[in-house]
Parts: sequence; structure tokens; C-alpha cells
Amino acid sequence: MGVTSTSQPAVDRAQELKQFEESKLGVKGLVDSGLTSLPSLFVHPPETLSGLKPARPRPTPTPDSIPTIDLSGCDSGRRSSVLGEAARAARELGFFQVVNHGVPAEVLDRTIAAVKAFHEQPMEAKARIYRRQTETGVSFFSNIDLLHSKAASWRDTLQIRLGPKLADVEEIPEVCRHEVLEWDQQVQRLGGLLMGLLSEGLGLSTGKLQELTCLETRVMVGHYYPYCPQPDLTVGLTSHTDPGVITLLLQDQVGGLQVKHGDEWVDVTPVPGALVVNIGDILQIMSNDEYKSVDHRVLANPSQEPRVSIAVFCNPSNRENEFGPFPELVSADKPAVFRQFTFDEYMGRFFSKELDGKSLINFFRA
Ligand SMILES: O=C(O)CCC(=O)C(=O)O
Repeated sequence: MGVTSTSQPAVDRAQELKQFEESKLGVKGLVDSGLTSLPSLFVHPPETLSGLKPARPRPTPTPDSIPTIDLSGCDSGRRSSVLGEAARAARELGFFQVVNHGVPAEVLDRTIAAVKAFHEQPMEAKARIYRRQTETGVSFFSNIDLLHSKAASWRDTLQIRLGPKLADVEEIPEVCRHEVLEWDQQVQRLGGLLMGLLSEGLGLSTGKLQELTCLETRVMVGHYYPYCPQPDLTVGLTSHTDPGVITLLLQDQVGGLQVKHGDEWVDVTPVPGALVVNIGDILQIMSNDEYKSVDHRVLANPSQEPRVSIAVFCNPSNRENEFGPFPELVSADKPAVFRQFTFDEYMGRFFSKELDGKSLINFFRA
């Protein structure tokens, strides 16, 4: 296809974008075509590239590295210590990993393998569902913000609506259908447990977040980050915060996810068998700024081995209800720091702009 490489003169970006989108090849298609330098469409501005230096090495865990929390016994004797750890991580870092979460290792492995198999099918199979409209609840695309962003990123995505209304089951690619449905069962169970812990961590009842339908809307994105020939010129995923309540992420062992902590980027180093959990903007707002929704990004993948990650975003399904800080967390000493708004208004703003989260949450500050 006619995508301009970095060594060729620039052509009209809109035309280049259109060609890439209409080819339905995705980034993996570009890699498979044998390209050795980055199309200019994917080259990020100097202000992004200058901040891409590797995260600070952390040979031993330090208090501000991403903690791994052992969930075993959290329904019995260890609950208060587990919820203390989860709440502390949610307050200080907005991210943590969990092990002994009850999801069998075989399920983790086959979910990753199934999403990888989807992306590694012949192009025609994927092109059939290359689209940005979501009526059927299933779509394959490269870069959710391709049409709004200043520069594209080096990843493709399979997106599937899991709830409250599951996507048309027949539309879910057969190569990963069974595994996606099985994954959603695990997400619902574990998501409920985590929401219980995070609710209690705010001093609220265990069921508070689920009563507000926070686990009902679930969207899965199965990302594929192929080898990038010039990883210093682009990113896998630009820095952003997640707009929803919590996100559950399953990543393979390749690595590349980084979280902003203060002025530094910290690696979320893959831990075998672990799942990554992060706080979204709505939960930061509902917690009246107690919990933190933090910027995270993924570096472009320099290794020949593709990186696969699967995120499930959990959002409220009551989109017309008003959201804002929990009244229980507002007092004369700690007034509400956000105004009330509907989730519809929030998501409308999220999808109309580039992925650069913080300015969005700030829009709702009181
Ligand atoms: O691929 C990853 O590790 C992160 C994915 C992510 O942040 C997202 O989909 O919003």
C-alpha cells in the first residue's frame, strides 16, 4: 500500500490515513509486508519521543513499584490485610497486580493464545470485521483514536462488547469465541471480588460499587503489538487514563506497559500468572480523589515476538444516572472535588478526543 516511509517525502497525512484505514491491514499487515522503516503516519512528535527513555531500573521492589497482591484467603482470615494492600495501591499508584486470584493458569494461557490466533489469521478473515461502528458489538481496527490522534501507534485491536448485552455471539470470531466467553465468566467473578475489596477500602459496604451497576458494562480489547522496526519513533499505546471504574488486564510475558508515578515511568513487569488491575477515572471521581486513575502507556515492541494483552474495562450500565463523589466521602473537611455528571456525558467527551485522559477528568472538577 502507499503509506509513506520516514525516508520518503511527506504526502498529505489525511490521504495516508485514508489509505491505511481502507487497506484494513492493520499494523500487523504492514509488518508482514516486510517494511523496514516506519510510515510517517506513525511517527510521534518530539515531545512524546523525548519521554520514551526506559523506565528507571528497579532490581528490587521499592515502595513505589507496582505491588503484587496475593488474594488467597481474602474471603476469610486474610481479608483485612488484602484489602489494606489493595486500597493502599489504589490510593498511591492506581495500579496493582494480583496472584492467587482463582483463574486457572490454563485459562490465562488459552485466552492469550486465542486472541493471538485471531490476530495471526489470514488478513481476509480479519478485514471482514474491520470497522469502527459497534452495532454487532465486535470490531477489529488499528488504533481506536486513529482518526483523531496526531500520530498513530503500533498496535491492532479486537474489541468485543461483553455486557450488559453480549455482542452477537456468531460475530465473535470462532478462533477465540469460546475463550472470550470463558474469560468473561472469570472477569465477572474476579471483578466482583475486587470491587468488594475496593468498596470496603473506602469504608463503604462491600456491594456498593456493584449496586451502582459498575460491573455490568464490560468491553474487552484484545491488543496485538507486533515487532516495530523503529521503536524509538513511535509508541504501542499513547499515555492515557481509563475512563471507567476498574480495568482488568491480562498481559503475556513480553512487557512494555508503563505507569506514571510522580515524574517517572514505572514498568509493570509481567509476573507469571498475574493479572493487572487499575483504577479508572470514574472510580477516582466517586472516591472523591482518594483512589487514583493514573496515566499509563505501552512502548512500541522492539522484540520479534509479538506482545498480546487483553483488557476488560468495567463501567456503569446506568449511563443516565448522575455520578459524582460518594456522599459518604464528602464532608466539611473534604468537600466534593468533582461535580455531578452522567456517564453518557463523560463517555461522549472521551470518544470525541485523543487519548490523553487527565484533561478530561479535570473537566469535571468542582
Ligand atoms: O496493553 C496494555 O498493556 C495496556 C492496554 C491499555 O492500557 C488499554 O487498552 O487502555
